Amino acid sequence: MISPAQVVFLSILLIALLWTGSSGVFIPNLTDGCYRCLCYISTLCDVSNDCSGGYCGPYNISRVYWVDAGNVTLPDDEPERNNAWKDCARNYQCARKIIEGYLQRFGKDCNGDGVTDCYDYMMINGNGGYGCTSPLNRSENGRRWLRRYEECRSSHLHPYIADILAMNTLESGAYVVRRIYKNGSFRDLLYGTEYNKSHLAKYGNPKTRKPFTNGQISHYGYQILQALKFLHSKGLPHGHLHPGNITVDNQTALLLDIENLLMGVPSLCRPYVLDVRRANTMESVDVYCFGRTLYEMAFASPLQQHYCDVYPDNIPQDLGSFI
Ligand SMILES: *[C@@H]1O[C@H](CO)[C@@H](O)[C@H](O)[C@H]1NC(C)=O
Ligand SMILES: *[C@@H]1O[C@H](CO)[C@@H](O)[C@H](O)[C@H]1NC(C)=O
Ligand SMILES: *[C@@H]1O[C@H](CO)[C@@H](O)[C@H](O)[C@H]1NC(C)=O
Ligand SMILES: *[C@@H]1O[C@H](CO)[C@@H](O)[C@H](O)[C@H]1NC(C)=O
Ligand SMILES: *[C@@H]1O[C@H](CO)[C@@H](O)[C@H](O)[C@H]1NC(C)=O
Ligand SMILES: *[C@@H]1O[C@H](CO)[C@@H](O)[C@H](O)[C@H]1NC(C)=O
Ligand SMILES: *[C@@H]1O[C@H](CO)[C@@H](O)[C@H](O)[C@H]1NC(C)=O
Ligand SMILES: CC(=O)N[C@H]1CO[C@H](CO)[C@@H](O)[C@@H]1O
Repeated sequence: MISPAQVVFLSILLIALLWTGSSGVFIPNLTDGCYRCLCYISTLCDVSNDCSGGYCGPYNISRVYWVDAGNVTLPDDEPERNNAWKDCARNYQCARKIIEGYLQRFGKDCNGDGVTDCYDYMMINGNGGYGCTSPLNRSENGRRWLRRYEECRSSHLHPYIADILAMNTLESGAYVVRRIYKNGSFRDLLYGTEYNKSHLAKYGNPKTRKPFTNGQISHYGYQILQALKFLHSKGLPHGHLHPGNITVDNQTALLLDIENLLMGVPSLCRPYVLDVRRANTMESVDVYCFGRTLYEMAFASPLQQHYCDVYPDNIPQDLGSFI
């Protein structure tokens, strides 16, 4: 059902962690994006990768690599302890410190192009620090690394989709970390509340209603459609589109919670969708939810039924016919 291209996209989008903790040393061009790509190249950044054949964790680190990197351990652990290296390598943040230690020691311009950048760091990880200059395209494994490097470099999150800072799966479920958007969701704007209040306080009995202007509706509506088009082009419907899942940053609409579908959170507009016979594909569900979202943007009140054929009198004609 999900194609390899989608897996690549999702891995980068969701699994590749982007840990933005500060680190002690400065290594030129070893950016967060580079850490992410090195992780993607090693194991598609599989954070649940255990140990096999002497290689551990999302960066597929060996004991020799760990020793060369300076025996990094988890806080309060001892490098002499037998499995200290494995436990560090399996922990994403700790593994990043191992990579940092190794590249601090061996980082150099391996391909001789005059700059030291992520490509060189990939060569170092692929060839080992002592002889990093050998072209990677000589072996099947190296060619796979080059392919993944290109895949990772050419992947960007969409300008209208909120970036995911980190994602992790636990036994009991999964969590995703995003930065806080202080202006809250569309819904917060529509009802004039603050993002940090409880759901009931915010929407239980809204006192203020601030419908969007026509200009805002067409501006944000266009951006939402662009984001949906992008997701659909990857074969990934959103499935949860509603004003609570859209935020605004610097005049730009950003879709949130695109991972809900993958985790099986039921769609909020599903009860209505069941009544709409034409919404029989995931894409048409998004179209239908988009219509409901437009309605709520225009009237600062959710549509209570599954359809609407009577609009308030003061609605501009072109908006009414569009909804
Ligand atoms: C880790 O590296 C080893 C040796 O290169 C390789 O055999 C193994 O497939 C890699 N593991 C993953 C999950 O890619
Ligand atoms: C790392 O551990 C190895 C053996 O486990 C030891 O020989 C080496 O001196 C240690 N290196 C550092 C920097 O502590
Ligand atoms: C880092 O990358 C940039 C852009 O490729 C390059 O101009 C710069 O020289 C690199 N830094 C080093 C130390 O090579
Ligand atoms: C490997 O890449 C180099 C340039 O980076 C190129 O000259 C060479 O022909 C390539 N070898 C193979 C087997 O593709
Ligand atoms: C919510 O955020 C506003 C402004 O960002 C702040 O003034 C207020 O104290 C916050 N309230 C709580 C309960 O955190
Ligand atoms: C806000 O968006 C404008 C244009 O889209 C851009 O030029 C500007 O740098 C952005 N400001 C911030 C703080 O991101
Ligand atoms: C939040 O909304 C206010 C008022 O609409 C605006 O001035 C500010 O730029 C917005 N902040 C962000 C981060 O978009
Ligand atoms: C940020 C936010 O409000 N996300 C919501 C998106 O929609 C799902 C249900 O469809 C909610 O569970 C999320 O809380």
